[in-house]
Amino acid sequence: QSDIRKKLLDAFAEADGGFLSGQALANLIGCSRTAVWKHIEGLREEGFVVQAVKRKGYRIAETPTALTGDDIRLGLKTRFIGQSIFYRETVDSTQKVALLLSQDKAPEGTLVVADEQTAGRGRMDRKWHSPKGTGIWMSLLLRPNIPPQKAPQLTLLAAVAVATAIEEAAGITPEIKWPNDLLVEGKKITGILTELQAESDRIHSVIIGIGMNVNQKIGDFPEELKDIATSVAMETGSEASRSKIIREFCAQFEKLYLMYLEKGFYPIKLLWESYAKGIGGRMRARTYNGVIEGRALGITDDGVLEIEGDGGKVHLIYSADIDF
Ligand code: BT5
Repeated sequence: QSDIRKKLLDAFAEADGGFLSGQALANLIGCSRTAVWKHIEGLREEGFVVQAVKRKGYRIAETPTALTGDDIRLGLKTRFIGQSIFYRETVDSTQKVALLLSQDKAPEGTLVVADEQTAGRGRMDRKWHSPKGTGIWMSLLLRPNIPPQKAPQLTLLAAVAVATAIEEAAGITPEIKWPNDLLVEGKKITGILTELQAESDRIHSVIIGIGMNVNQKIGDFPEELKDIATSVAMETGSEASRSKIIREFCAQFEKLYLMYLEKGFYPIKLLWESYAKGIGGRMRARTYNGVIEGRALGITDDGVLEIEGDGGKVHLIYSADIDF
């Protein structure tokens, strides 16, 4: 996205559906009226309906139905999360694209968004079903100055940001299943995958992948997911705007991330607990080293799950799949 395009979208967002004259836009952005006009044509090609009225100027009457980078940008009020958006209709995996961009010195907060993934993945090379036109498949690039062993806290932070974004944008409250799932009525609505590029004492980058089911209907899921997956639209009964949810996520994530960098994990932990499912109840954790069953005590200040086994021994769980 060019700088002019960004400023143009900010001006239209600020005007909130009102008219802006070509000259006012040119002055505001610091470019020629011809440049303004060229970018307005660009927006039209993307599916924006830009109304032009003599002596009044331009206004955005409708945003595109398809997801586009500019549509996400319209009204995004963050300092750096999502300020650099890399949108593609189809990619293999947004994680892969984000990794390449990170090696290419993309700035912190760069967000890769795709309308479809042909090789979306979950943890341990599991598949992530990412059909076209229905969900949010995105990866966020971060470069936090924290020790590598603290990176899993960012998964929990992202889960809180997603839960809050869904709440704000769609009015439903998901539960977080440690460490990386968001559930509604027990069914998975979002999965999170955090990948780390680091040396032993220094993080190069963290890429947080988020897959959110938004407008799928039950028939859009393959057989094996029908009983375990859900979408925002299936829960609310109406289609939701993916770009609005993405903007909400960016705003929430930025707020939490800045708080985390300043104050540490504790305030995030409190928020996380308010969305957590099954704390205090029985839990079964399938780990690399076998199954641990017992009462879930909560998470430590570092985001590690604690389960009290039936013999009273407290187990620290760093990575697992949970059943309730
Ligand atoms: C996750 O893994 O839940 C992390 C998913 C992360 C996906 C995002 S999309 C953007 C970015 N780019 C990528 O390539 N990935 C990230 P895990 O906890 O391992 O769960 C994977 C399991 O979830 C699968 O084995 C299925 O059972 C189930 N699953 C697959 N697709 C699903 C979907 N669309 N909705 C709900 N469940 C799904």
